[in-house]
Amino acid sequence: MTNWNRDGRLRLSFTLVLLLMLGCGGGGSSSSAAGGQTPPPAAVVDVSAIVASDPGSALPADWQTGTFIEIYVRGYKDSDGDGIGDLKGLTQSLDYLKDLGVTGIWLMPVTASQDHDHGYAVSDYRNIEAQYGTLADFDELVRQAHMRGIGVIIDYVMNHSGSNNPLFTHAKAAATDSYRDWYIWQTAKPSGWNIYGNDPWRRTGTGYYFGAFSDQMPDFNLRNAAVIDYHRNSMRFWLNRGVDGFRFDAVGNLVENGPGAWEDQPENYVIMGNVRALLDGYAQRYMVCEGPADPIGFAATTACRSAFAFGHNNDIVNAAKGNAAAILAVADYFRTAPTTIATMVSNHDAFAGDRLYDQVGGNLAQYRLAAATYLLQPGTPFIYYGEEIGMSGNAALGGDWKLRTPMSWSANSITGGFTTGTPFRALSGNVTSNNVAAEQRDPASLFGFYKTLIALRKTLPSLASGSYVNPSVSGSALSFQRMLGNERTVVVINYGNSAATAVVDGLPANAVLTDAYGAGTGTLTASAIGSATFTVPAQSCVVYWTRS
Ligand SMILES: [Ca+2]
Ligand SMILES: [Ca+2]
Repeated sequence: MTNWNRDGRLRLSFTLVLLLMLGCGGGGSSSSAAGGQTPPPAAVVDVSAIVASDPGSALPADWQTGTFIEIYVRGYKDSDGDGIGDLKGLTQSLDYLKDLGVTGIWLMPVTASQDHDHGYAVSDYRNIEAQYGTLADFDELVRQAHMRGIGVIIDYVMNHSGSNNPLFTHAKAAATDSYRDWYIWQTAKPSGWNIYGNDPWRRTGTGYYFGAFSDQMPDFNLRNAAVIDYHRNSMRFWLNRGVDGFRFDAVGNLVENGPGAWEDQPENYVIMGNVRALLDGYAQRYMVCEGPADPIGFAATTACRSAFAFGHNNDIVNAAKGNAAAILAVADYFRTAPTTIATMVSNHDAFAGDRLYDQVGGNLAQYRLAAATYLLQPGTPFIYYGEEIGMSGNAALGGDWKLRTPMSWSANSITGGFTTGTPFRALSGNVTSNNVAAEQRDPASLFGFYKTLIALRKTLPSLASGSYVNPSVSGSALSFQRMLGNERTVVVINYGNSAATAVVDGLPANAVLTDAYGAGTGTLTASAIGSATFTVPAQSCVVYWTRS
């Protein structure tokens, strides 16, 4: 009921905006028609202002230091047999996610989109993709997630819209359109531009527009205050519904200053810092940014505060394979990176690598080492859906699609338990061996391993949000400590093919350390000078804790 009222109010606001446009700002439309140009399409554009109204947060204060899972709704669970994952299917899967132990879900875009796939070509920033359900379905998902102590953050794309977004179809219609300056236009094609191997200037009948990623994704003009306001109002639209925050797409690409200055421009950090301040006006909201060329810069407190640790993911996987230089790099990463950074070993984009199963060629010992590394090091870990059961990609699919296969719920080689109909895309290559039904009840499974380490982060708060102390590498063994309050955790990971010993220094004198995970020995006492020796079997890890 509440939702119906909210929608009704927004619809009224939109009507007012249209009337204002027709009465005042609509002169551009009339004059352009009179000038012989095509009049703008009469498409619906809701650009109304939205005032902050925080419903509060039902989540525990530390929910955002817990483990997140990235979910591709289209590929997660289909509730109605049309072969396409949807919000109701995800809501039905929340007990599984609670069992896994995650405290946050990142949803790839659920806003209406023209691509009918990944969702990053947004056609309506204030509505749900029809194939996924309705706003009411979304509200129910958030409500049910909160009941289970799980926060929901959604993807938000500020850099570009879909090319069929009414904002852009207006802007494209005429050089005099009132939305023209919401995008980036030139009458003559600029030269010298190359972004990720492509010329970003795209031709239309009314001029050239800038689209860094695709002709289907025109870049917004984020120097235009009205565009910034529109996005901030759209963020409030979701925050007012109880969304727990956002994952921001492509923050390195927001503002361009020329063909040699189009990435990570100073304006981007200011824009995101202001967004962070907007979220700080609400209770317990979290945001994480995608800025692959400068993760630590975007994780600054003056910008996003959290950003994905691109680069670190490759070192983690190579360390798991026993690469000595990578083990050193993993040890050093948090000497400079803040503990608020977001870690992962793969995601929905091919540039971040294959699914972990494929990166390690199905070697489950290496798989567990990679997982243990990022679940025990600082940072907020982001599991990619299906990673916890060792889902592979599908080698028959190309590009990003092989990473975005339907979730493997069962060993059914036709449906994977994902749908009662025909899946929208081929299943993962290892669905018959690696699936939820086979693993969920088995403590020795990969699922059991993830569940144990995720739970360990809750049992030992120093693992979830503690500082990073005394990283040290000896041969193939990495050791480090995590400290929070009076709690200290010692982690030793042995990436080698034979047992290793690691001498850990800097412990409290005569501290008694208690075994929390791995082939430990019950308790272990540090020497009078705060030193202790840990023996770790091949390709495994141990975790000990002490409280003073
Ligand atoms: Ca469906
Ligand atoms: Ca841009």
